[in-house]
Amino acid sequence: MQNYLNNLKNQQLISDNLTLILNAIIKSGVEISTLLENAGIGNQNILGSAETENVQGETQKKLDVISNEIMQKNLLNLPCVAGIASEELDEPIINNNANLNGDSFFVLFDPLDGSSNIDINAPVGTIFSVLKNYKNNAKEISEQDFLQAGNQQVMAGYLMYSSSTQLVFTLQNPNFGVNAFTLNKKTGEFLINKANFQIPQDTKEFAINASNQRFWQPQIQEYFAELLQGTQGKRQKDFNMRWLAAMVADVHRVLSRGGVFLYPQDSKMQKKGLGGKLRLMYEANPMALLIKNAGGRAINGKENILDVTPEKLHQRIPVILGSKNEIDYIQEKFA
Ligand code: AFP
Repeated sequence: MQNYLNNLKNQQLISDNLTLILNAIIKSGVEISTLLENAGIGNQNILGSAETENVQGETQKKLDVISNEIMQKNLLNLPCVAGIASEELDEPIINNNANLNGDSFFVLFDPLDGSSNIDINAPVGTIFSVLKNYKNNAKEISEQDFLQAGNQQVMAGYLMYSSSTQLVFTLQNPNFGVNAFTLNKKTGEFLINKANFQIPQDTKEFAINASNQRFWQPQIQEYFAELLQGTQGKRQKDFNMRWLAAMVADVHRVLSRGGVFLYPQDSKMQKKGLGGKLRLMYEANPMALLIKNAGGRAINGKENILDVTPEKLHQRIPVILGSKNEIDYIQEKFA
């Protein structure tokens, strides 16, 4: 991994400071992965709920809180990190020890995505998004400075903790592509295992939590009915369904072999005044950049997710992403 990053630096594709940030994320990922692996052993008492809620009123798992602390500690140690924001923190944290004279950045993250999977030993992950800071006085930085559209992300990616621990990341420059690295547990090194993901443009596989069907918008109801009709319906092909309940794992499958992933708006969330289930800044934006740089698309219905101007840090949004032709087809229903 370090040779790979040095090569990127030599080609001026990644700066020293972005490399430091990526290394802090990798270090956190190794710590989180070790915690997850050993969580059920001995009397550590780190599984289950923390009996606290995050700002969005969701019960936090103990490992959500611990993973957040790990990311926070490793990132705020870096003078090039101007601030962090997390799904598990009410407010962003501005780094008072930052050096804001050179390039500095905000790191936004979901420290443990899919945390309902922890207690059943199913895949979970850490999702991250990196944005530039444009202020050189820490006292002038506020939440407003974090509210940049997804197309401003300079780096985005995730770590997935599954049968192996993998890092997948991309840079703003689409020529860099999307690459995956697997952790060698013996040496602690990440080794490249897949270069340049290319999502097939067509697909026969979809991912959606169908238990919400009766709450969906009519466009999604119509689309879903067509999928279920298979060869006997308008689509004239049979589809397969997968749902892993961790966006990281579902998106990893889409990157690896194509497909479409949907968490659409539904009337249950609308009643609570929420724009969707998934978070724009911590989940939708980083995944949308990965999908776009691998040749796919990510929309909220009508618009590209990456073009959405955020209004608040914990904003939620409908997410429909994956194989390009399938997303084009769905978007037409919202026209
Ligand atoms: P957490 O990060 O709170 O565990 O939520 C995971 C998630 O936001 C996303 O990763 C999944 O795709 C989605 O929730 C699963 O939602 P359902 O439980 O409604 O299927």
